[in-house]
Amino acid sequence: MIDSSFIERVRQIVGAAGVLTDAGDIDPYVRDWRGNYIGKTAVVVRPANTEEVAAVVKLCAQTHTPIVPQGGNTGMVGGGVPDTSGDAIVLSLKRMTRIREIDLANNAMTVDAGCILQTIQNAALENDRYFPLSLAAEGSCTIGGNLSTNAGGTAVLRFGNARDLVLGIEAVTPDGRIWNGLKALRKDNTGYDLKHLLMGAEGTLGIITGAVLKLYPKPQRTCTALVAVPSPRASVQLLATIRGAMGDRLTGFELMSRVCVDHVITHFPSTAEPFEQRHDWQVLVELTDTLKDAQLEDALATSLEPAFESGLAEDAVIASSESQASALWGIREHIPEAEKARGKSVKHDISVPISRIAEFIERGDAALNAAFPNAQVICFGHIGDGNLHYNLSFPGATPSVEQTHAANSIVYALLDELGGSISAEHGLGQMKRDEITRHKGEVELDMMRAIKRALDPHGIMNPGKVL
Ligand code: FAD
Ligand code: 2HG
Ligand code: ZN
Repeated sequence: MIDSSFIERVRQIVGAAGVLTDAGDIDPYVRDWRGNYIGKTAVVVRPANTEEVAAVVKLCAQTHTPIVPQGGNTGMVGGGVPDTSGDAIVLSLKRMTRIREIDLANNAMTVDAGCILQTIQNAALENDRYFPLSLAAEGSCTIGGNLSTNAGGTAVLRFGNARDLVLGIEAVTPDGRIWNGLKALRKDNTGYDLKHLLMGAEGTLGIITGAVLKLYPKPQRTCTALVAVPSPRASVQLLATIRGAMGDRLTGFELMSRVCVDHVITHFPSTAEPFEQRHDWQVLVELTDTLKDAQLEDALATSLEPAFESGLAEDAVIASSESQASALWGIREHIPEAEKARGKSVKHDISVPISRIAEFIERGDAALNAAFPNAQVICFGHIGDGNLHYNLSFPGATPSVEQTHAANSIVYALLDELGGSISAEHGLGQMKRDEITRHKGEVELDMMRAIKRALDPHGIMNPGKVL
């Protein structure tokens, strides 16, 4: 139980600067970015280092006090906020912001879990290296949150998910011990790979306090383009065409429907319609090369020629300056904010094999439009990874519980048929905790529960999330 003596013991561990108890101070920590989950806690604990995290977790283990780890609180599934019981503490990593080491010969950077993603990207660039994880929340999400959600973002098709960008982690176990797994090795076959258990566990198996990240050569040339396409099916064919021509230079391939672009233009007046004509679908393409003299614009233009001839592409803008490139990215990256400005929507973060993504959109759109003639499908995202944000908005209204269930049933049944996933990159959190039991088999769920019981027998780590 969190009472004044518990809070006093926490204060002795982390000092006054590490404890928040005023309602106003606590408020931002108990509500999620979308305003879908608003919980309660009596105390937010903000340790300054790994030893303090371990001491707080040990105290929680002794007193069976639940812990909700939190990074930047930009998560999409309510994983980082407490429930309404008020029984849990929120443990925020945001004071742990040290870049501990940069080892250029090993192309690795060791960081505290509370480092903001953008700080890490910038530190890599300052050292003539590149850290490729990239998402619109990069100015406020933390690397600990990124690893705990195995975040995706806009460069996955070239560099992989967050999990693929890690050599080692440091974590505090649910009994309050420190596991130093900060090995900076590219090869290490010495039994179970425990870092991969903690990554993507959404704080249910322990607290990530540090990580060794992989660094890559800094791109010397970048080419950003927006290509208008007649349909999602054409965009998948275009993906194959550009990949065939450009190989690993293709680092981003993001689809946006007409509705998404319209919403961004409405809510962000500095954004302009990118083409002379209105097109139903657009793809943002990014190419990078580590060679200084790479002629990416010419190569992309050449690879688009057959696409124009065959009707796969309708129009294209190739950015001729950094500001034009960031304006094109702005359209894509402002979609979540624009959607939020229009009120609540039913959110889906789906994946299917790339070969089936066009079928998913065609059948999903038909079924949702038939069931909800007044709703709008907000379809955008990482089509190059087979991952879409396939949200449903009810203009001027909040979707009811019944509408949400009915929309979920349509989308999830289709995903099951196409061999897809109900969460490609955002995780399960609170939002999809029950739903996942209908999509994973008993054997898989049993293994997950056994791991949870073994590592966290008292169930204090982020209860009510994932499982
Ligand atoms: P939080 O939201 O604080 O926490 C997320 C989960 O991780 C929670 O379950 C929490 O308990 C746990 N956790 C946090 N830190 C730790 C830790 N140190 N140890 C253990 N558990 C921890 N996500 C994508 O994957 N791709 C995108 O393209 C993308 N774009 C986004 C765009 C916008 C505008 C926004 C608002 C969000 C976007 N997200 C995206 C979602 C979100 O940014 C990611 O899930 C991100 O990885 C969360 O990081 P965070 O630090 O905010 O974590
Ligand atoms: C993105 O890719 C994020 O922009 C957010 O993952 C998705 O808001 C969403 O549905
Ligand atoms: Zn996304």
